[in-house]
Amino acid sequence: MKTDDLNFLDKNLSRINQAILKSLPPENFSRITEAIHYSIMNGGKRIRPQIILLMSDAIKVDVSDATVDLIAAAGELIHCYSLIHDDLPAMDDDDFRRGQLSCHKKFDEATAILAGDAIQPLSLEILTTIEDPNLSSEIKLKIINLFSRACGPKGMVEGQSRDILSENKLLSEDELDEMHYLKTGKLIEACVLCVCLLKKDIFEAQINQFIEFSRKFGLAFQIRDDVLDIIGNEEEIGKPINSDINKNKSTYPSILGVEESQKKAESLGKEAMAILKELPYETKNLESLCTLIVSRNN
Ligand code: GRG
Repeated sequence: MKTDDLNFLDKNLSRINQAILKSLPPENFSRITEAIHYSIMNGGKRIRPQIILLMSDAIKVDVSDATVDLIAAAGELIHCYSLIHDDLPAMDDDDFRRGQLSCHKKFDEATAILAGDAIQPLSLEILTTIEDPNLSSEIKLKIINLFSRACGPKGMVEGQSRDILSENKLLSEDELDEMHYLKTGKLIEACVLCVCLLKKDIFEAQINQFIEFSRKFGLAFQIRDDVLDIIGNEEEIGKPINSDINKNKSTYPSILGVEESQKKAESLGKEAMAILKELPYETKNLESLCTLIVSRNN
């Protein structure tokens, strides 16, 4: 998915993966820890932690790189546990994830449920145990609050519930936007906002611009996801295509068509980029990510 000027993503990726690995319990401790490693250390684009690292670089946060890496690891863990539960038979019932058997297929349902259940508090535990003189307990608490709200009953869980209830129904474009904001967008927004908390002298107006950026970015990312479910290559996306159509779900392509959906993703990506350009920060790499997420093949 990368061209030469995207090498910064590789550097970040190794920081992210090291921080995640350091935060996990030993793989050989139990069947659950084996399932946890299997489901987390298995590739994945690491977009959410990438945003955290790129935002931190852009606004030059007051905390250490090690702190940023741990916050990024916590954000990715929340995403990873949502994927394990999303694949369960009671949810999307998907057999493949990131090019390998999904957790409940490789292990069993109980193990997948417990692995997901274990990863959620682990992500919060990581945040509570960060030691950095420039990260106050108050800010830590605010970050935990942000992540908890993003995945709770007014965030990811509600988005997932609406997604399940929408099977065999035709949603309007607005309903679809709202569902994806809850399901995917709020966690992306939390990743952006938690970095703003790491900078003392950032203005409220700039934080609001970053929120706008994250909403457009999150939606563009999700629309491309829907488009890839139709035009993607199974090997590259790591799971069978047409899974949304087969479940009779409303998606952007089912409402707007593939071409219009891709156009919508691209214009949101451009709008997200334009917001970044207005900010008084070095946002070049974040801007590149806006282009990448709407042209990605996985
Ligand atoms: C786990 C909080 C929680 C609630 C349970 C299962 C569930 C309710 C919610 C699932 C929400 C979900 C899976 C959202 C993500 C949708 C999405 C765009 C997944 C793909 O993300 P990528 O492309 O995947 O970033 P990789 O594999 O690259 O990390």
